[in-house]
Amino acid sequence: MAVTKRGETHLGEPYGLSDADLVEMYRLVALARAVDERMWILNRAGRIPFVISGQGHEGAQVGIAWPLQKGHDWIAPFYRSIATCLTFGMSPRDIMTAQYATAADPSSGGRQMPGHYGSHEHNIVSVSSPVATQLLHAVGIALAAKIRKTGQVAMTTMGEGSSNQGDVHEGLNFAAIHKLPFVFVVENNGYAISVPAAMQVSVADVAERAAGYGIPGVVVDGADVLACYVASRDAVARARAGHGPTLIEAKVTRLTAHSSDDQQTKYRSAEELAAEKGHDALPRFRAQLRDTGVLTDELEARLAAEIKAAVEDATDYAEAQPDPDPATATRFVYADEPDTTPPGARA
Ligand SMILES: Cc1ncc(C[n+]2csc(CCOP(=O)(O)OP(=O)(O)O)c2C)c(N)n1
Ligand SMILES: [Mg+2]
Repeated sequence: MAVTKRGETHLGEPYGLSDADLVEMYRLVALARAVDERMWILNRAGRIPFVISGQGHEGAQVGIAWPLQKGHDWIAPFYRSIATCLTFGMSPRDIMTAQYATAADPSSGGRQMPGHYGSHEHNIVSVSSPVATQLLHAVGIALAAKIRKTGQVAMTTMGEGSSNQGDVHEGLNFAAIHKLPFVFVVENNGYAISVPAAMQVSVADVAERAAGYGIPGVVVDGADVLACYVASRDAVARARAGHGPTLIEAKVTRLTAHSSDDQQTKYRSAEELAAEKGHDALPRFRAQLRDTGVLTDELEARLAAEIKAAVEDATDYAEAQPDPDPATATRFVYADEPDTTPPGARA
């Protein structure tokens, strides 16, 4: 196998990625898939109430989150962002406790709907149910970063359907005018629940709309992890250098129904669903890493065992966690000890 002088394979060289980086990226894609598959089993077994899946989006999410600086930059994710959140520091336990809505769930202490990830520790803004509101949060964070000169970048991500909301126009216009350190990611999976892309967007690519804001719009194959990485690396560098936002549109697939409450065979043909399976970053990235010698039989077996153990551990952990105490229901909604002093008499 062709290797560089440093003993590295050539695959990562043009990207400045080491073999260890590539293996870690692959591990995250595979881990996100394994956690997600377990969620569906637990839902069908009656253990968790609702699943909204990231299957088919993972490669784009890992490639795009990778260039951000963990613990420094910010992400405002959406409900399919399992791989994004894992890449940015959340653990399978963190993801699974959100599914079980336990007291130990770092996303919301069991307050939010499952799939509404967030992490104070890792600079991940809590998912908000009204789609596209996360763009406003991220743009606000980018504005604060610019004013405070922190050098931070804020990224948000959502589906193509959500990208039609009015919030997106207002936020993107503002971010472009003020050249904010912001990256807007659209994970285009071709559907908004049962509505196909052609009925949501009047242009071929959502990225075309970037021209209306005077910012770069980049279309990237969401099944190509390294292409996603490059698009994001350039967008993050541009944002950090003070040149303003970029819109990245990753063409992904939705390998599952919209959610565990949906049946996509009602509105997608068998042929279409079969073709979707071919547009999947997991087998593609695996083949790329195997062909170039980055992933050996031995390494792959070790990763598979580690991932299986992590999924088992996360499930067992979440199963064993208590529900939130009903006595704490108002916590994070109202002040723990309401101030009963009349406003005029307050110090
Ligand atoms: C403001 C708002 N309108 C409608 C909904 C209901 N809803 C939840 S997900 C969804 C589809 C979003 O599609 P898309 O943005 O393409 O993301 P995908 O689910 O395909 O990843 C809709 C309409 C919502 N949560 N918020
Ligand atoms: Mg969609």
